[in-house]
Amino acid sequence: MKFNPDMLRVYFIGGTQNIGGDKAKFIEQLTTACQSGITMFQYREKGKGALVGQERLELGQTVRDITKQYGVPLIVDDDLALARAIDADGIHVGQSDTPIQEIVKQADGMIVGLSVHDPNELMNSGDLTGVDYIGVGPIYATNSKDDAKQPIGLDGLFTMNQATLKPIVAIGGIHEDNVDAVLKHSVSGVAVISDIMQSKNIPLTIKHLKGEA
Ligand code: 3NM
Repeated sequence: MKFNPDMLRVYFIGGTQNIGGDKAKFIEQLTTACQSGITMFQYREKGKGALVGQERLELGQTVRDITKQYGVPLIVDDDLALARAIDADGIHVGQSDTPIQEIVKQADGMIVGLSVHDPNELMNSGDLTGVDYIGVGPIYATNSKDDAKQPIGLDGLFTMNQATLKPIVAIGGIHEDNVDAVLKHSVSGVAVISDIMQSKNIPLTIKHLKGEA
């Protein structure tokens, strides 16, 4: 699938560990989010309580079916083999041991996203040819990632914006009540876990995240 920065506008991320291990509730929230206008989904079954092996694969296949039904591009977190197995549209990686250039080579036409915390990490990532977008964060404190780094705040986001021409999606601790300030920082969009996963009114949450409500 060809990447378009509009896909970053409301980028929902998650796995069952973000909703107390409740698979049915996860599927329900994802389905409602797809119906309500998310522009991309990242399957991130990772961290304490996450599914592994066959269960992780099977849920991934269900996620593929749902996202396909609603035309939502599907990215897989940090696992190229799983991305291939469920026919995902892309792969997202952090600052892992595998150089990003190697990931781009292996991704073979998939969308490629890279997480970057600060300009230093950006510089150390080397040649970013073939990387479609950069995830920058955490902007604010987050409870959804065990090994999250120090929040960079809006100043950090501004600095990152100066440092790259790649489309940026801001991530980490972004909610309906602080999204407007983030959207003023020339980002292509925001990526969230808890704001949508825990929402009781997903259509309204998504409106807020788009800066429309
Ligand atoms: N990556 P929430 S922060 C998956 O800084 C992830 O790279 C981050 O969850 C990074 O929207 C984060 O609930 C968690 O804060 C985002």
